Amino acid sequence: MAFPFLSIVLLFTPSILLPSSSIAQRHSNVTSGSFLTADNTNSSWISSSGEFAFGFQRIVPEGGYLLSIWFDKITEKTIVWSANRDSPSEEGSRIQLFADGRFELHGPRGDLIWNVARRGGVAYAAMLDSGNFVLALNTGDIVWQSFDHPTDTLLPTQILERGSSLVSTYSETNFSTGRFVFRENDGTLALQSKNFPMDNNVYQYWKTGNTDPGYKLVFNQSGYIFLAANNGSILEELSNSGVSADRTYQRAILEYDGVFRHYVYPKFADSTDGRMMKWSILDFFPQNICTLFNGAMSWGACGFNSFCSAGDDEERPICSCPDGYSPTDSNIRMSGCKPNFFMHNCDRQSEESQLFRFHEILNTDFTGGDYMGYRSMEEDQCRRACLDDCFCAAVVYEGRNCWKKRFPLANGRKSPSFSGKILIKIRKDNTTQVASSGGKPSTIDPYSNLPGVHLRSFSFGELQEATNGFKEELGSGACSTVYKGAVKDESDDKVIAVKKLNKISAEAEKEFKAEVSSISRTNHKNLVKLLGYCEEGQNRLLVYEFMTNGSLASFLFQKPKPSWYSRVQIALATAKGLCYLHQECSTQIIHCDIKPQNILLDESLTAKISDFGLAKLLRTDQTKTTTAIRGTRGYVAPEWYRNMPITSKVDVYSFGILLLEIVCCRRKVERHGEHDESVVILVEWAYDCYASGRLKSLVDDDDDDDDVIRDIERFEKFVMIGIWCVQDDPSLRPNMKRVLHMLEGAIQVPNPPHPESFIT
Ligand SMILES: *[C@@H]1O[C@H](CO)[C@@H](O)[C@H](O)[C@H]1NC(C)=O
Ligand SMILES: *[C@@H]1O[C@H](CO)[C@@H](O)[C@H](O)[C@H]1NC(C)=O
Ligand SMILES: *[C@@H]1O[C@H](CO)[C@@H](O)[C@H](O)[C@H]1NC(C)=O
Ligand SMILES: *[C@@H]1O[C@H](CO)[C@@H](O)[C@H](O)[C@H]1NC(C)=O
Ligand SMILES: *[C@@H]1O[C@H](CO)[C@@H](O)[C@H](O)[C@H]1NC(C)=O
Ligand SMILES: *[C@@H]1O[C@H](CO)[C@@H](O)[C@H](O)[C@H]1NC(C)=O
Ligand SMILES: CC(=O)N[C@H]1CO[C@H](CO)[C@@H](O)[C@@H]1O
Repeated sequence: MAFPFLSIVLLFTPSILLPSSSIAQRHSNVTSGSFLTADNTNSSWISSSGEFAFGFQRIVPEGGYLLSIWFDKITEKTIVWSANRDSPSEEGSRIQLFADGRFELHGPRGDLIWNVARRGGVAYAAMLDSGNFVLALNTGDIVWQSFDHPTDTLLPTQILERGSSLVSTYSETNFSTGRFVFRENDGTLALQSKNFPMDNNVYQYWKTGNTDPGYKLVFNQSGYIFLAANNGSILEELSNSGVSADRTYQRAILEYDGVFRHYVYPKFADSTDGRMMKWSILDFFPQNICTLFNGAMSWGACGFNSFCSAGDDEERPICSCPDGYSPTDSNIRMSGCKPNFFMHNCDRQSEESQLFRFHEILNTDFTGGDYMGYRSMEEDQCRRACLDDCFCAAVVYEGRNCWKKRFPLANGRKSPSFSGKILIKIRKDNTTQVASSGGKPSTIDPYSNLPGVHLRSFSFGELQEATNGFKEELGSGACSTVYKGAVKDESDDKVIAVKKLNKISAEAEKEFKAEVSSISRTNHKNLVKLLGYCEEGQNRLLVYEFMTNGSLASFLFQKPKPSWYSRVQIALATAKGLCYLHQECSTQIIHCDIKPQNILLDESLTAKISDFGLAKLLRTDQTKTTTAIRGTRGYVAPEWYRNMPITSKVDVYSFGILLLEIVCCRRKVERHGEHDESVVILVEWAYDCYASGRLKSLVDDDDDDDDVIRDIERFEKFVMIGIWCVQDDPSLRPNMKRVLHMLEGAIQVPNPPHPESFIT
């Protein structure tokens, strides 16, 4: 068992098979006696391609250093492994390879923080181009490697051996070991929440099928992640995107929120437009973590007193606090919520009953903490039973059933499939000032400090007040979270959406004003209007008009389907907005993230594009992204992964996918179930229907869509335009002006070729 990695390479990944003697040619050796010191010089050992580095990364501003491996060629410097995640070392710490084969991390006062148990004969260490850091004998044979000791991440060519596990970080920014673990249990590979900070399993929320005694989890160079049996056969594919790791950076990570995600990042060195580069999600599981927590020992995907709902794009759950509660730690989204009031005082039970009221949340259940249940009860009686009981924190009322819940409330989730509601008991006196619209209006003197721009500059305190302490989350993306709020506007209360950018780089901080002023100069009825911004200390926030009818993602995929007429209007409006951004602004704006979650609807269902102009500001986010590729086709144009310039045609591609979704009312990829691998890729299906003259079958199961049948010509034309927009070759895609003219019927739509007719 001295060289497990090499033997597995032989079995599974012949393409990277290296005779042991050739390893030495691929990297420069770290010879004995070499060391690195944690200080602000950023010294590191870099792989020969320059893609990976091993060294110290400062993770807390006050000077905590993580001995880690990271992607070195990208701005984010994303960490993929670390030695001392639970004890970041101080400035002056040192990692050294000693002549006797010890490899040790010492603090500035000589204390041992981490080490690799001594291996006789170690001649050198090396950072390999795969992202694997190794200790080797002078024969080139590896005796220790970081790939055998993963933290939360797997890289292409890495194998998770039976008995190994991945443990999530504590939060987005705290790299300590967190709540979730991916490991073998009972013959399966399972996702579990831990009894933090202990290691024992509390709750298992997802698992694979049965493994075999010699199974391995393989992440291969072609971008597949699968469970393989001892004999090499595939037991189960976990991510079968098939985007090759030759042309992209990839990583698979169990994230702080308990979801395992497979990320990809375009890799081409000579991109002139670096701002387009970011991590995108290729695939993830489980599909909806919100509903999976139910045990008595589980507190739910979002923590106690908090409820979880699938975000619009279903990739990142939204955690919300009920009225009267606020996040325990506003920087950690899954940290749960605490009441802002004194709970019921049991010593004064009878006097206190009338001091409470209920906050009602529809379609929401907390499955934990039942201690009493009643059948055939009126809602009034159910409320009364809880008010009169000092132990009762809430009741769930469904059908005519009433369940009393004790504090803290656990396993909260909001889902349209739950027809009941939760009534949360809150003290009247100090919650009355909380307006249920989501914020207490504050009076703000408008003034402007951006030349030539009529925007309000808000203080952070004003926005904190306007959003009631960032209480009501409307959505959350890779790099930002959006909250509902209200401000006084002349005489009325105006509802606003406040976008809080999570973490932006020093460079983006400098660009913030310039970007904001460029966004503010746009003016079109199909763009969401920017009202103001906040730039204070580390905080960067944007204030937008609030869109009453939410995003296209929730509108489009609801049942019953929205009317054909409104879908046509939305497609036209989106095309007009994009056309303006590409061709009519003083400086062209490429959106880079066109998808249904970024198309918002106002009260008259007019579609408006949001989030434009942010590509530059959001670039440097550490680990998150809002874009999913999922399967082989997403909203992301193929040139992101090829050595090709990024132009406005990337938006045309995304618009094409969106257009097909709008006309067909189907998602770009439809998956049947958690373990069912069969998926329907909308583009492929639409093209097949078009090519075989069966376009009508796209609407065949449309019980409620006579309007489509009556307007079938337009339907067919829109599908053809969609196929033109998703051509692999960007030069074949029409520009947005042409797209708009075709949609409006001003020009003919020629027959589109197969989208993949273009060979790179
Ligand atoms: C990776 O796995 C997939 C699925 O089994 C397979 O088709 C592909 O050839 C493999 N690639 C490599 C480089 O082994
Ligand atoms: C070290 O890295 C930080 C953050 O990337 C950077 O600001 C600083 O200039 C670097 N220092 C040196 C000496 O390269
Ligand atoms: C690395 O060390 C090994 C063993 O001493 C040696 O054979 C090899 O040539 C060295 N490689 C480089 C690039 O220095
Ligand atoms: C990270 O979280 C752990 C566990 O709660 C905590 O002990 C530690 O202080 C946190 N580290 C930072 C830098 O906040
Ligand atoms: C490999 O192992 C799996 C599971 O143990 C078994 O189902 C399969 O038949 C084996 N395949 C071969 C070729 O031996
Ligand atoms: C609610 O009232 C209690 C005591 O009266 C007080 O300590 C607490 O800060 C109040 N909370 C809010 C949000 O006003
Ligand atoms: C289709 C739809 O959801 N329409 C809603 C848009 O918003 C207005 C005002 O909130 C509602 O009244 C509509 O029902």
